[in-house]
Amino acid sequence: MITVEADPFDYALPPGRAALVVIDMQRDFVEPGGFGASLGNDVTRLHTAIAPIAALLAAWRARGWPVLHTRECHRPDLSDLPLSKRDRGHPALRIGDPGPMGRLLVAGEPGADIVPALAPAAGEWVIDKPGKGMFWGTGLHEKLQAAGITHLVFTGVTTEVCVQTSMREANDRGYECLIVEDATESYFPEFKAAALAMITAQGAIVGWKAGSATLLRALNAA
Ligand code: C5J
Repeated sequence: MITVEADPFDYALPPGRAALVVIDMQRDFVEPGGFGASLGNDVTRLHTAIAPIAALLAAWRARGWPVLHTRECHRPDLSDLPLSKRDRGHPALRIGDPGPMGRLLVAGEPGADIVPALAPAAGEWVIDKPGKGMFWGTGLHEKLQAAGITHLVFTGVTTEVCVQTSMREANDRGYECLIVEDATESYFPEFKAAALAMITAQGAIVGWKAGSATLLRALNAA
């Protein structure tokens, strides 16, 4: 086990059985003209997470450890898009509408792609998910179990929506979860802070948090 200094106490990371999870680092959330921007958000706020995620990807790849990317997106016929999700609120564009990067949050469109700086490498898992959580409608639990993965290290966007939902779903399924605080970001700094506090409170009720430098130091020292 590799010991990582974390909040609220040390996290024990088993080499090779801990997957790096990169949630929804898609152009639709991070670039102008996409889904995130259509909701009125300042997408530039998410850019600070890119470099720490890239550093973690390099560390996982150098060790041959499992990496999992998710993309929030829907089938082109929108058959997996509940009306409650499509019709919620008053966005400038709705899911499935054409925008500058193609149809918003639709699989196969340019906006649904992961940003080039974090592009998946050959052999890494890419999971398309219709919901906020990565287990809903994806069969992911069975895949992780078959691969012997017991620990998940979370990064990506946005902290309090898809990252937190996925981490809570994972916690309920028995995974030991760590979130990397500078490798996740939100359009709302106060929501990020609240999500991290909720996750780690009450003796790591959902999981642990650590910074990327601390995590990388622990990996390099092992
Ligand atoms: C949102 C996500 N915020 N990936 N999706 O709608 O967090």
